[in-house]
Amino acid sequence: MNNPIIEKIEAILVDLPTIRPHHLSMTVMKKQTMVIIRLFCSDGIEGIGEATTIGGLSYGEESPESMKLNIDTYFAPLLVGQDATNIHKAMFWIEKNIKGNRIAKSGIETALLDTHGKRLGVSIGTLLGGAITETLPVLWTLASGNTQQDIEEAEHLLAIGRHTTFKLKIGWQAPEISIAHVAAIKKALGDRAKVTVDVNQAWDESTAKISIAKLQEAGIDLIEQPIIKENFEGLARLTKMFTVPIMADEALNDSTDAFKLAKIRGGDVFALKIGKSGGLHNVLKVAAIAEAADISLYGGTLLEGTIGSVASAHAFSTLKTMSWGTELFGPLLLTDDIVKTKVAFSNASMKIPQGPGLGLELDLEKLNQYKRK
Ligand code: MUC
Ligand code: MG
Repeated sequence: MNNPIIEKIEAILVDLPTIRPHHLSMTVMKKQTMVIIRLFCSDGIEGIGEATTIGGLSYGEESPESMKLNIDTYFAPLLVGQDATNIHKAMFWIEKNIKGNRIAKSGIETALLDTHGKRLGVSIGTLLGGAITETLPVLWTLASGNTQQDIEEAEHLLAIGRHTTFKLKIGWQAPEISIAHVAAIKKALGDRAKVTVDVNQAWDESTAKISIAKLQEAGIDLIEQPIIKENFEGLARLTKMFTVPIMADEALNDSTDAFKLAKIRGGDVFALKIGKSGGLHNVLKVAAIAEAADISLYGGTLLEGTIGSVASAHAFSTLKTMSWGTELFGPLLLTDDIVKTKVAFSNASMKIPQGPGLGLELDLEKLNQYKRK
C-alpha cells in the first residue's frame, strides 16, 4: 500500500490586533502577524501549523513576509510529492536543502505532525511519545509601557486567578527607570506574585552587573537575556555572579547553542521555543541537553497565536519537569482567534487540547477576515 503524500502547502499572512500595545526593548507591538500553514495530503487530511516571530525583523532574521515567500518558493516544492507520514524524513530533506529559517521549519513540522496525528487519531503529545501532563503553568507579561497600568493589570489577573507570575519587559528605557518600574511593581504585588524580567539583550555586561544586583535586591525571581545574544561568556559570568537565576533566551536556538552554553553554564535556566529551535523534535533535543547539565527549563513563546502555542504545549507536555513554567499566553494578547474552540486558561495554567493532532480546528471565516489582502 502506498503512503499518502503531501499535495499542497499554503502559507497565509494573518494580522491580528493586540489587546493593548506590547512594549519590548526592540519594538512596540500593536498587532501580531502570524504565518498560518495549511498542508493538504492525498488522503484528504489537512494539517495546520504556525510560523510567528515578533515585530517584523526586530527580533530575529526571519520576518513573516520572508517566511511566506520562502515557504511558497522553497519549502513547498521540496515537500510536495513526499511521504506525508514520515515526519523525520520530510524534515531531514528540508534540513538538507534549506539553511536557517528555523521558525518556518517549526511551522512546517507542526503541520506535518498535525496531519499525522489526525490520521492516526492521536494527539501530537502522543505522537511525541506521550504527554506527562495535560495542563501547563502559564505566566502573563506586563508590558503596557506604564507602571500604574501594569500594576492594575496584574491586580485584575490575580483577582480572577488567571495568573500568579508576571514577566516584565524592560530595557527600552534607561536602566534606572527600568529598575524603578520593576521595583514599584514588585512592591505593589509583594509575595502574592512572582515577578521576572526580560531585558531582551538591551544591556551591556557592565550595565547588567550593576542592574541585576539591584533587581536581586528588589526580590525579582528570574532575569532573562540581559545582554546581547552573542556574549555567551558574559552570560556565564553573570550566572556565576548572582544568586538570582539568569535565563538564556535569544542566545539559545538549537542543540548546538545549548551544548555550548551548557558547557560553560551560560544560564541557570534555558528558554525553550519551538520557533527558535526549528521545531518540536529539535526543542526536545535542547531540553535533553539542559536536563543532562542540570539546567532548569522554561517554556517560551514568540508570541504565537493558538496554533503555535498549542504546538509548543504539546512538546513541553512530554518533558519531566518545567520548573519555571511557561509563557504560552500568546492567544490572550490577541483580540480574536482563527480557531473554532479557544484554548482554556484558568488557575494560572493552560489546558492542552487532547483531540487528534493539535486538537484544533481552523475557523475559515475568521481566517479569511484577518488574512492579509
Ligand atoms: C521573549 O523575548 O521572551 C515572550 C513574552 C513576551 O512578552 O515576549 C516574548 C519574547
Ligand atoms: Mg525573552
